[in-house]
Amino acid sequence: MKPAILVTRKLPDAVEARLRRDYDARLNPGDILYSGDEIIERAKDVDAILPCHTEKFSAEVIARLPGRVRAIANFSVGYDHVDLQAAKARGIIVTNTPEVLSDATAELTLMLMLGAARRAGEGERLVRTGAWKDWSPGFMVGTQVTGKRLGILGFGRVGQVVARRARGFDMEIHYHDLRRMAPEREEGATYHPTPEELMPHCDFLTLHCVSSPETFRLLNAGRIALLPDGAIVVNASRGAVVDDDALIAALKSGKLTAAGLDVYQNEPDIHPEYRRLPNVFLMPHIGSATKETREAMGFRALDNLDAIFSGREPRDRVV
Ligand code: 8YV
Repeated sequence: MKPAILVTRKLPDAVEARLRRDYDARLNPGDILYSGDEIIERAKDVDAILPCHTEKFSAEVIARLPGRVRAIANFSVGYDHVDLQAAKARGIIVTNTPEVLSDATAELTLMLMLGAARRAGEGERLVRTGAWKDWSPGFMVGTQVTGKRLGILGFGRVGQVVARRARGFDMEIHYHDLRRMAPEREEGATYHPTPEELMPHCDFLTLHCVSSPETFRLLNAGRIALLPDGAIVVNASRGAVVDDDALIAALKSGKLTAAGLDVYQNEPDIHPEYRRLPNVFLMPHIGSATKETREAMGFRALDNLDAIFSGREPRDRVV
């Protein structure tokens, strides 16, 4: 008998075709957002769940999952939506989908940098609403990206691809991570042992760290104060790594010129002040949203399930 898999969201056709071929797939063709209770109800006769970051597996939800559920094979690299300790305590395997989304997320990061620096949101709104009436040398003047210093907080897979792409703009790369990378990964980037030491070197700062209790509000008022005046901050990792009130205050005071954000605390009910600030370039959590990457994420999640149900160690086991 094929293992039964609860798939919580509508996935690309090619991924669902493979799911149907190899598993007893419980799909969600209407792409309805399930609550914790609905997941528990739908999981009662399945062997594994293939969720997205939109489904929250709190300790309470995991405790109530039926005993038959052996794995949570995420369609995401991030796993902050899953209480790992609770999963471990119940012997539930948790996997993610690293690597396959690094290029797409790095592209979006560069877009946030360019969009924030060159005022893409303001410009688009002017043209679209018909408010564009004039031109002058001082009109819509932004910040040049080329040749600036880029600070990368979290120099993992995505951070390293961002560095490579940013070198195309002749940017000087600085980074902080828990440990220094080998020279072939650094590719000339300058390591800073603490976030505090990184901050003064960032004309642009981009965040690519894992969201965890240790990184909660990592970018706070104290660290923003250490950035050069007029710096630009972008975030395509998780909203929880930024203190919204501190970022908003710095965008209002002029300490920061602009920000580009793809992720937020409490998405999609973001801090309302972001919508009112003209100097924030806002995207709706689409870092990995390309056709190629969505399929690759689905196949990677399926590779992990295939390993689990054939008694092999899944490549991307988190717990
Ligand atoms: C996904 C992401 O779109 O993979 C992640 O961690 O944040 C995004 O790339 C989303 O999580 C899919 O579940």
